Amino acid sequence: MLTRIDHIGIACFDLDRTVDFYRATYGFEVFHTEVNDEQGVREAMLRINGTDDGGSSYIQLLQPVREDSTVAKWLAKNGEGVHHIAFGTADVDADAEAARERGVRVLYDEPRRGSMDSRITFLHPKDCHGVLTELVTAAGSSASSVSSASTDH
Ligand code: CMX
Ligand code: CO
Repeated sequence: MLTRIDHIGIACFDLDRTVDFYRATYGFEVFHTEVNDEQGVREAMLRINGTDDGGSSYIQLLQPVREDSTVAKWLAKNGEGVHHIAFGTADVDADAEAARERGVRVLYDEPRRGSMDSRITFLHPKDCHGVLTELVTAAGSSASSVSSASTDH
């Protein structure tokens, strides 16, 4: 079950300058930064608020670190802006499977590693009314721990 907006992913050309804009204009502070080599991005997570399911909501600022990354390709075509939205769930495997059963293309066979050791997958924007949609289970979520510890399903 999707219980919150985990983050809004925003593609930018210069991560440091974009972070400065969010700090100066809105007062949002950087909660976490990392390079995700697999996704080809350097990212900053700005925490906006906690939620009643124990998770949080963030702005995810993304700068490509490789010319062939999906975000680099998107920026070249569209310029800076909102790249995707991400819904939080305690069980990304179950929600990805439910979407798949409804005929929505899920981009990964198995969820991959996302920001802060979360588990993530994506739904194809062409099956989601033009919105690239990410599903996220935060590290430490109980369903995530159960599913990664279990070997019999
Ligand atoms: N939002 C909405 N539509 C998008 C889109 C986006 N972010 N990215 C691509 N599209 C649309 C394009 O406009 C294009 O539409 P048209 O055919 O009508 O022109 C179509 O989808 C195909 O686009 P493309 O430029 O040829 O791009 P690809 O098919 O190579 O890749 C996608 C698209 C979704 C498969 C790819 O971006 C992907 O795998 N995304 C998931 C991974 C990702 O985005 N990682 C970065 C974020 C990491 C994180 O959040 O942690
Ligand atoms: Co994201």
